[in-house]
Amino acid sequence: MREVHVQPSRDELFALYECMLLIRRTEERLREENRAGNLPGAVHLYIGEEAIAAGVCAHLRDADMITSTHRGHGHYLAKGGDLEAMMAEIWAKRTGICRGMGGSMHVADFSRGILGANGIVGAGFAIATGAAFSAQLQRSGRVVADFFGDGASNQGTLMECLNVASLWQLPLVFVCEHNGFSEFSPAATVTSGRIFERARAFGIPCHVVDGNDVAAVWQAARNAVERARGGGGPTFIEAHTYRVQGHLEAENLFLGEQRYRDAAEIEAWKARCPVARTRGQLESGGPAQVERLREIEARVMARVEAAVRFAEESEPADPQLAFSLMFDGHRP
Ligand SMILES: Cc1ncc(C[n+]2csc(CCOP(=O)(O)OP(=O)(O)O)c2C)c(N)n1
Repeated sequence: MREVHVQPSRDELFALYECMLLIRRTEERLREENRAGNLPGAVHLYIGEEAIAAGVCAHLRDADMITSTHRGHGHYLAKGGDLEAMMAEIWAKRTGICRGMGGSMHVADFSRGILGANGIVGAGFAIATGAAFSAQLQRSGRVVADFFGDGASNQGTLMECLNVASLWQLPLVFVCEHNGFSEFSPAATVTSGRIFERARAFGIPCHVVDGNDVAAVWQAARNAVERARGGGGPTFIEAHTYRVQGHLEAENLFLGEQRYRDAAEIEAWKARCPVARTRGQLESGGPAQVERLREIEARVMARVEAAVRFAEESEPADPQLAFSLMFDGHRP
């Protein structure tokens, strides 16, 4: 299939910006609430990586599907997940998207093709491959995007899934979010070679992109999703980015005085912030665009505040519900 090099239009760039900003402001609020001790569980933040979820999901339809990771708020929101229900889930409330049973690492909404964040590293490969196989069998025209980290790419199931995805030409886009770390291990200490070459060995077309450049991700994803939808099979995108936050919030409780990276490295990557970069591009378009950015900021902030209020004011989850959901009412 011929690759087309198209840039997002101005309106598309505004939409990408709004999506990234929603993820950023949501997570900044979660960081604050976590520090204040208001969240019942851990949160793994996606701050600095927003361009990948936004750039890929921009090409997905409602019926398309995604699989996600333990760092999954951004994927959920970019795929159109409900913000209030996600916040209530993170606060362990009855109104949560999984009725408060899953928390941050399990936000899922099958009705929107969000097959779930997942605390098991690399679990998304097989879920995504199965979903893509089902889409192919049903000739539904649905496409699946599988988000995973560089650390996850060392799981053996990736090889099995690359194999069948290529063999059966499944409508699947593998999206490796190469943020440089697997927990507290720099990628160079746990990952050999270049990750995309694993996919190339199975004959899968590969793209390596700057994951902090939303237009670059958008363009690579556009070709990949079109190829998948048109029956052309899988594509592998390796998007380079950086995890500017800790592996999880409050990681210092684990690490004590130990450090696994330099503060200067973090600052250098913060200067490449995908949200600020896109805002800068749009601001240079003149006063009308600056005004539009201001409106977006206000709209996003209002949505985030409303979602926090909704979560805070909702009833706590009912722990008994876990039994009926797990055992269909037949408690062992
Ligand atoms: C099967 C499995 N092994 C180990 C872990 C512990 N663990 C949680 S996150 C993580 C690192 C994942 O790194 P990566 O896939 O690069 O994602 P990132 O956290 O960088 O987004 C590990 C090893 C786990 N949750 N599941």
